[in-house]
Amino acid sequence: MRLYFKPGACSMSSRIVLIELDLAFDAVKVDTDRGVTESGRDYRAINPKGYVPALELADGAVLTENPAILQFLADTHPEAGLAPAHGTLERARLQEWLNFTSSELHKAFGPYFRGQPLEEAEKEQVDIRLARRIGDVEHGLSDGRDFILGNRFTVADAYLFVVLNWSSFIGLNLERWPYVAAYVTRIAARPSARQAMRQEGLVADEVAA
Ligand SMILES: N[C@@H](CCC(=O)N[C@@H](CS)C(=O)NCC(=O)O)C(=O)O
Repeated sequence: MRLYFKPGACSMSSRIVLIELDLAFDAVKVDTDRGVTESGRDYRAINPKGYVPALELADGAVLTENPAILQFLADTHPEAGLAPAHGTLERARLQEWLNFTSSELHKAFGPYFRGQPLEEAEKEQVDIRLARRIGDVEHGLSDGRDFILGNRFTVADAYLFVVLNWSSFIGLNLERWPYVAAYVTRIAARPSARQAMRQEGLVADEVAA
């Protein structure tokens, strides 16, 4: 398998899940602005949408869209329990959170990553929307659950964590949302998340004592 990624981008959620599943994969860095991979291949020939993530399977099939990739990885390795069974309310809850993360939370951060600074008035609006969406996550965690679906890590946590963690890229302090702040710290401490962040250069390599 081959994961097309940008360091720290939403594609890191697929990396976390690949690590959780202990799967061998190649990671290929993409320059989405120029539309090329690190070896100079035309990325649009791989994913015509031009963005990451894309997951290339052993037979050459290419899968895109975070919720699809994450559920595919979980469903093809059911023994790991990273997604509830199809047809259950819990599965619908997983999709509820994956869709929310994709279409609401992820997109709320979008203006910060478009490559040009935000005007003050626009920033105010963007921050209001972002705060509302982070508040939705706070509400979802407010019964003290460890993970977004309850007491078990699922692929929804991988995606939600990666997106919430962008708050540190834009200087947004999560202290206003104590359950969210504790959740990000908790998921960041997971070996898979730590390894993914190390591999993507977000945190330094750990030195053995
Ligand atoms: N709907 C897509 C969105 C993916 C997306 O927004 N990817 C960003 C990184 S987090 C990207 O590659 N942006 C560069 C671009 O759009 O050119 C998905 O869920 O996979």
